[in-house]
Amino acid sequence: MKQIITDKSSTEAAIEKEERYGAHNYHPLPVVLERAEGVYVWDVEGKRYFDFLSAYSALNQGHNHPKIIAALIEQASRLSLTSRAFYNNCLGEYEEYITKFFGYDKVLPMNSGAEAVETAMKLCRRWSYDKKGIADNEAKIIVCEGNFHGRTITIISASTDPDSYGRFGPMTPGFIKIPYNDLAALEKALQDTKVAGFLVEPIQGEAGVIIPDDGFISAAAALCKKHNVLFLADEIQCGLGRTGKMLACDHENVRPDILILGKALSGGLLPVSAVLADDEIMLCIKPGEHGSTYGGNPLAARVATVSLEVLKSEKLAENAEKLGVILLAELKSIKHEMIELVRGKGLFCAMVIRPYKGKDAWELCLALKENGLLAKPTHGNIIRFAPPLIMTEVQLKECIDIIKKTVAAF
Ligand code: IF1
Repeated sequence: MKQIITDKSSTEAAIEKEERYGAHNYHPLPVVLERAEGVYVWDVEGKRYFDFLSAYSALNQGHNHPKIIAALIEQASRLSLTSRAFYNNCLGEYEEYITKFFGYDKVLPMNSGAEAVETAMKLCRRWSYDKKGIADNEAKIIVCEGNFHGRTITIISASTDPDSYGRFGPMTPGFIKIPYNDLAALEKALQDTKVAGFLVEPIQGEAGVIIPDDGFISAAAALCKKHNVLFLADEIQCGLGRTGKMLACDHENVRPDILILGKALSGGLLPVSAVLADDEIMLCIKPGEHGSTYGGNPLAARVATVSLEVLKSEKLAENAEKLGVILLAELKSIKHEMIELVRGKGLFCAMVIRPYKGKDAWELCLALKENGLLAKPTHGNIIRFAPPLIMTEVQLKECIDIIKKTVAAF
């Protein structure tokens, strides 16, 4: 592969261009990436880094996974898009594969995570009108404080983060917001007979890798069952091996009524998301009532199939489990004023940073970058550590050394 070695000026030029021509809806770390392989990325100056974010868990299989790339290239040069006006020879194969993989009757394919969450909400509402007997337009969905489910107007209507919803109103009605990890609040909210579903991240990602108490997910699912309310799990970020099981819900042997997947479903190659449910729920939506131009396209179908195959054949959940224990223990062993708290499950960890000598999580991430490891702060004071799940123990040890050395220098 052609390697472009340039200097600081090309970093600055790329950043300036984005500033000048792109909307200002992000504040990236000042590093300009140019290529990647496995757990590594390189910037335009030729410097190599460990990717410790994995595009927010979209790259669980690592960058440029050869099997997924091969499927992409093969399918792209044969048939990429048909729209759902016609059948294609890849979608049915994928639908059979993913439904058997997760044990559901049916799948509804979409593209972005937000679209999958919207799809799940529509399915939930429709089911509640058709099967539960809630009066039309009256359904409510319970959501949790601190949630992150995407950026559409309806999804931000469920958000409790003013950065997400502020000054984008009017909001979509029909949500009940309760504290995360609070069974009593859930039980109380479930008294409302117009509740159709409970939408929850089994581990809250954007909130800073917030892990609920053991037993919360299974007890919440049981409460939903008792009240004839659907349990909707947003596994877009915490699913697909990240926490040491294929799904975060697997830690408590919970099978959501509606399972929402995205991100690593395509191994970082293109936006592919999916909603899984049984016929009783899925068949409530009829032809013409929902869909997407690119949803279920042959390219996505092939890439998603192989992305799931790789997770299974390379035992990536098992690796996340094994390396996660090491990462968490090592992070917890670091004693420094700056580190307020460390938490995690599998290779989904976070460090809560206390400002120190005027330096905060942003400065720590800049220093980690200088030392060859890329991570990004969230909420100003939390750093998420989520490397690709293909990482080896030797590589992880190297990363831990970088983190220790960087923290010690503060
Ligand atoms: C960005 C956050 C992470 C998600 C869960 C749905 C979606 C997401 C649990 C929507 C998306 C992404 C969006 C991405 C950054 C990232 C993120 F910081 F914004 F919150 F990972 F923590 N459910 N999360 O985490 O999926 O529509 O984006 O495909 O830049 O906004 P999407």
